[in-house]
Amino acid sequence: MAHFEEVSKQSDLHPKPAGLVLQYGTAGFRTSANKLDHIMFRMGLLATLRSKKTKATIGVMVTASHNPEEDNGVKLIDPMGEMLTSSWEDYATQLANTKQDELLTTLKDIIKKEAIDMSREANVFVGKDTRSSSASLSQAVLDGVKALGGHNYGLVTTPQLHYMVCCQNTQGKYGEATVEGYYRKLSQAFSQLAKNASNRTDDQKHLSVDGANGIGAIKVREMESHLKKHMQLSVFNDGSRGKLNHKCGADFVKVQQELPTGIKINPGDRCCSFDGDADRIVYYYTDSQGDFHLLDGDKIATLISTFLKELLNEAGLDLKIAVVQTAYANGSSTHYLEKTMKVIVKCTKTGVKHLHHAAQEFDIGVYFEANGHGTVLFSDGAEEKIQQLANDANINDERKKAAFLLQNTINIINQTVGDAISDMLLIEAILAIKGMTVQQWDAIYSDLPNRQLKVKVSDRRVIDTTDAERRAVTPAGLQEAIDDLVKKYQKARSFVRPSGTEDVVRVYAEADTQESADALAHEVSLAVY
Ligand code: NG1
Ligand code: ZN
Repeated sequence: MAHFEEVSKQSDLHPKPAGLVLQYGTAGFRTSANKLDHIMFRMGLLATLRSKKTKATIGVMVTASHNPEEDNGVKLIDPMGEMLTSSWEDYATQLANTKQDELLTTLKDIIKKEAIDMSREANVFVGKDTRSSSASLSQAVLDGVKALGGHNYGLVTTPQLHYMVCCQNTQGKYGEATVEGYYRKLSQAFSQLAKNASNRTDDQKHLSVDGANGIGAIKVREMESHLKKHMQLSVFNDGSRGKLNHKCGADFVKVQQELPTGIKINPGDRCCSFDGDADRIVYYYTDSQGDFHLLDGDKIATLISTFLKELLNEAGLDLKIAVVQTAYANGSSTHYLEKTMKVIVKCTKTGVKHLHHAAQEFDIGVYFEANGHGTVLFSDGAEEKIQQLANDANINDERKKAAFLLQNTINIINQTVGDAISDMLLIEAILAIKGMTVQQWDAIYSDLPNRQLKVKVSDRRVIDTTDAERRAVTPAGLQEAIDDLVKKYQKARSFVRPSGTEDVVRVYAEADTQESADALAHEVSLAVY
């Protein structure tokens, strides 16, 4: 990159269409794949700068997650496997929007502002999902990092790339920075946990996975041989026939509240769906009447936090555990967690980075978006205490067992980011250890019926929100109108917010019956126009 002439030459091969303005949002850059070539090249450049600045490996993931196959996107991953720090999101936006002939000036500005030593080495890990556009777009990223230590991982899930960036920068302390190393670490922890389950039949070990016709299907198949003894997988929507995220995948199942197409199951079978880059997961089953039952991120957070709280009690460890949710969390889940489980619940703005940061404030922070993106964070102090207890020869068997389970729970979790495969293994292990069926898990609390709608408006940015997006401040009168509508229904709640990833306003409503939730969502969407 010291060779700015080379950057200039390469940049001419990745020209920016005039007039196109994009913003680095909660999902990085995301839009139609045909608008993204210059963005990818420029993010390759930015990742290189970020690597020189942090003296660490940086990740670049090419994916548009649950969006349609025609879209694509890109996100940068910081040294510990976390999302790009917010001050650099601004650089990303600047670099993306700068005119073709001003690219070098913008680049030099960033180098100066951040006092980057350009003689330093750079190392960038690049990963991509299975979209048809991902091959050429990830090549554009590599053109940006050219000759500066770029490593192409090819097809990986988003969380696998986060994991490998973290492993690389912690000198292997978190694990080995390879996909194989990821499978080994997670499957070993899974086997250790599964040993503590009483004997299970093959049926009980069976799980149907909807891979959304994406990367998750490929990766879970790769992992299958490591899991053989303890798990029986049937993978549907593996990309051999259907289109990515089309009528399948976690987002479809969560929003439509119905089975994905392409899955063949019997009543009572335990099933889950990944999204297109395998960082989200939801579970579900159908009952003997054929009714569909969804176990979303809120139910997952409840299962995991209950399990952890019980283990902490058994281990005699005094660690503060909290659950972090967003406004989309079902009211019943919040009520159950606070009133019955008596855990701290925090609500943050939508977007994983907000939840992740909030979860870092506790000894153990369980965070999940209702859509199924989430993980668990253990503070260094909490990990140390668990480790010490596990090594303590003077404790009774019950405490020893709890410490051992906590240790392996830490190892099975991908703490860098929400991870469908890691979450799936943890959930399967918990159900096995507790001897719990999916129906029993579902019965922990009953969801309030709810509805999510999208509304197209001329400018979604006129809506400004407060109180973790639960109340609209502008336009004037909107919140009052929502309040009046909510009063008409029992156990009702509703809010609106501009989407960060699509040009729409999202409307959410819940109430005591599905009819009321539907009616309220409809009436609120009319108030948004
Ligand atoms: P937006 O489009 O801002 O609602 C969606 C999800 C987020 C998050 C991002 C990033 C909902 C309601 N929103 O954001 O939770 O996952 O995409 O992928 O599910
Ligand atoms: Zn995703």
